[in-house]
Amino acid sequence: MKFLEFGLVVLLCVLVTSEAVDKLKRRERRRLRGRRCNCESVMQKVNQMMDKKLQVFEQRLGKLPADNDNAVQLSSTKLKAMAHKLDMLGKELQGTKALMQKQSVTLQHTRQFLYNKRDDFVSLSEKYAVLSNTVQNLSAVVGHLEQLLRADTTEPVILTPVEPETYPKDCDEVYRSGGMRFIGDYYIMIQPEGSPEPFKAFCKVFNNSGWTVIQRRQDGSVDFYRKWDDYKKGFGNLESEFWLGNDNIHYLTNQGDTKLLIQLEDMSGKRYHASYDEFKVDNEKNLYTLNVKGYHGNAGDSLTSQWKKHDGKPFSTYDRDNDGRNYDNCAEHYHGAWWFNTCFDSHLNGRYYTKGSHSNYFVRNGILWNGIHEYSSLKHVTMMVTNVQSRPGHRNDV
Ligand SMILES: [Ca+2]
Repeated sequence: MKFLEFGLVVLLCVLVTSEAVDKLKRRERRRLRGRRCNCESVMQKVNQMMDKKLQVFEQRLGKLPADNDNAVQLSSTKLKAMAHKLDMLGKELQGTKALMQKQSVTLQHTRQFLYNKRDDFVSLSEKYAVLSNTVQNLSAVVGHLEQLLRADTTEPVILTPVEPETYPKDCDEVYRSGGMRFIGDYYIMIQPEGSPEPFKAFCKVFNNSGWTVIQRRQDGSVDFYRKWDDYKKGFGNLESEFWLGNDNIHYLTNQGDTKLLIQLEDMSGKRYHASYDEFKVDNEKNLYTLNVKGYHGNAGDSLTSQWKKHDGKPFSTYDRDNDGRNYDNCAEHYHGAWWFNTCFDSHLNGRYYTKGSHSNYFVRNGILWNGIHEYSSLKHVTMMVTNVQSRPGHRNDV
């Protein structure tokens, strides 16, 4: 029973509680419905306000000035003009860009060209420096000459030649240094090794060599019948006939291996030559003894042939008889001076005969080279020496 009562009580409590919850839910729904009605009113107010704003905006639009269309059209025209200008500027910019690209290519080519020409420029600069120095020196010389010309001409002007510190040792040295570039004749101061003083020499260029002339006969203008001392020092004129001097010939032929070339021409104009690979003349103490060998040529060997050869013979003049003929003086007998044996196979310092014939057939005192003629004097003779050097273009047979 008690259990039944307890259950009724619990059921009653559940019912009461459920009624209370339902009342609360209904109250809350009423409250929420009241709020929903308030939001709708607000929305209505907002819509009304928006409508008013739209009306005001439309009114303002309607009040805009009547010429706005023209202004817009004008602005549009200006904009089109500006757009056209911009388009033109764009095209000009493109053209300028293309031109700059072309200029860039040209500059690159120019740069490469200058780079390639850099070495030439350096070489030209060096040459310019040398020429500039030469011009300065010439200007100084010209200035000095101008001063001399402005000076009082009533007084003689004495120009002192500039003496070089050293002289070439022979004509071939001048040739090899570039001082004689053309085939022909030159007159140059030389000083061979051992020579106490420089002296003027007659030089010739041919066969890729410079030759120092030691003797020349061509017209009989100089007397070759002279004493020992004249032959020692030399005589005559370099421009015509001369003997360079036994001392000078000794110095020239003792500073190195020396070659001798003799050019000869007979009275008929026929020319010959005789060359010797070795040629050396001793000093005065050894009587200027001749040392010669190695013949080439078409004149015949009249210095070293077995017939009265002259190699190894001392020099003789009419006042110094060093010849091999005991009973006679060859220099006096044949009117000259030479490296006589008993007496000669050649004698190029004899008397000059303008017609080539001797006055006495048996005297034979003319200019003779037996390899050509034994009884007819020669018209033209040149004796010359050069250093023996192997070089391109130099022939040993002349
Ligand atoms: Ca004698």
